Amino acid sequence: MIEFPKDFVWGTATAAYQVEGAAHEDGRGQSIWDTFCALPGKIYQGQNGDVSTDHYHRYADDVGLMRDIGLASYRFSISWSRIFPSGKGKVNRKGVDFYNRLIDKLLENDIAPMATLYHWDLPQGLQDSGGWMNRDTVSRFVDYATFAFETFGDRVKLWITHNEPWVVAYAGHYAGRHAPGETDLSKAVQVSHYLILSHAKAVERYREIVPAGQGGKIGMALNLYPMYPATDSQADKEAAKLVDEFHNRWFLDPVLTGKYPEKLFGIFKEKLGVPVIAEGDMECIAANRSDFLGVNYYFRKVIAAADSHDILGYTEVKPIGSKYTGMNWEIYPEGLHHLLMDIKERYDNPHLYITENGAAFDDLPRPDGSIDDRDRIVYLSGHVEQMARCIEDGVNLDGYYLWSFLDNFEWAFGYSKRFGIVHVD
Ligand code: IFM
Repeated sequence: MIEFPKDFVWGTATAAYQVEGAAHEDGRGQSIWDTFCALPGKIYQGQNGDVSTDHYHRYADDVGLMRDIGLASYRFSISWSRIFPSGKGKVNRKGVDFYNRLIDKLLENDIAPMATLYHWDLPQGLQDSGGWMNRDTVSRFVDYATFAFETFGDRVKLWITHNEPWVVAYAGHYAGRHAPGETDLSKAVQVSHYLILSHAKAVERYREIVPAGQGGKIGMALNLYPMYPATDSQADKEAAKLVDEFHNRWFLDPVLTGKYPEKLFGIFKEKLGVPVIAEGDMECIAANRSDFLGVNYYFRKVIAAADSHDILGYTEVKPIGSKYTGMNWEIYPEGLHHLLMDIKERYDNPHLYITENGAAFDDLPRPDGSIDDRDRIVYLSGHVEQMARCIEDGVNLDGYYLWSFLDNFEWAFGYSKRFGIVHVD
C-alpha cells in the first residue's frame, strides 16, 4: 500500500472553454476559440464549446460529484471574455457572479479552488489587435489578472497564470491546429516571450496586492516531456537535447532561472531574429520566480535526428511494443519519475504540483449503464506509483490534479476523446 503525505492535495482539472458551455449567455464576449471552431475543417465534425458539459449551469451538481468522489481540490480556468467581454475595459458582473458562485460552492464542500487565468481562450477583441503577437496584450493580461486577484483572491489560494504556454505559442501560431490558427515560427517564438513576460508581471502584481500572510501561491502550468534519444548515436543524443530545450527548457529556464536556454536562443536569433526582448524584460522574469511549478505530464518523447523537420532537425519515434491511449499517446509512467527528478536536480528542487495527468479511452457504457474503466485505472495506478517514488526520492511534490473531471471538448478533436473520470452522456 502506497502512503502519501497527509497534506498531499488530490484534485481534478478542467478548463472554461472545454466544460462551461453557455457561450452566448450572460454577456460573455467572443473568444478566439469561438471564432476558430466556426472555421470549416478545423474541429472534428465541426463541433464547438457552445454547450459542452454545461458546467456553467450544472456547476452545483458537478461540485456535488466532486464531493462524492472525495476530491480535496478543483482546478478550473476563468474565461477572460466572461469577465471582460472585449478583453479590457468594462467588467461583466454576471460573469464575475458565476465564478463567485462556483468558488463559494467549492468552499462549502471543503474543496480548495485552484484557478487558472489563461487556458487558451483569448477574447477575440484582443486578437483583433494582434493577440499575443502584440506586446500590449501583456498589459491587458496583467489588468485582467489584477481584477481576478482582487475579486477572488480572498478565497482562491492557488493560482496558475498560464496553462501550457508552449501549446498557445506553437500549436496556435506555428502548427496552426489551435486558435488563432497562425503558421509562422517567428510569431510563435515572439508569442512565447510575451506569455512568459506576462506570467512574470502577473506574479509581481500578485505579490504587490495580496497581503503577505494570506497564504496564496502562484505558478505556471507547463506541458513537459522527458526526452529520450532513439539510439545511442551522437546525432540522436544531440537532437534529443535540443528538443528538450524547445519543449521544456524554453519555458522552465526563464520561469525558474530567468534565462532562455543558450543554444536554442542562438538558433532562433540567428535564423529568425526573434524573440525581440525589451530592456528590463529578463530582469522582470528573473525577479519573479514562481512559488511552484505546475507539471502537465502525459507521455515521453523519443527523438531521432533528421534533416527534414524544420530548423530544429528532428523527428519523433513511436516505440514499438508500448501501449497507447485513445490519443495515440504512449503510456509511460516511468517518464514522470525521470521528468520530476530532472526538474529537482536542475532547478533547485522547486515545489511542484502535477496540474494535469490522465488518459483518453473509448470507455462507453455497457447495456446496464456501468463503465469498465480498467484501462484508465491501470494508467492512473502506474502514475500514482511513480509519484510515490518521486516523493521518496526527495521531490517536493505537493499535489496531483487528474485530467479531467469530466469528458469534455478536446479542442481540435471535439468530443471524440474522453478524458473524464466522470462519464458524460
Ligand atoms: O485537454 C487538454 C488540456 O486542455 C490541456 N492539456 C492537455 C489536455 C489533453 O489533451
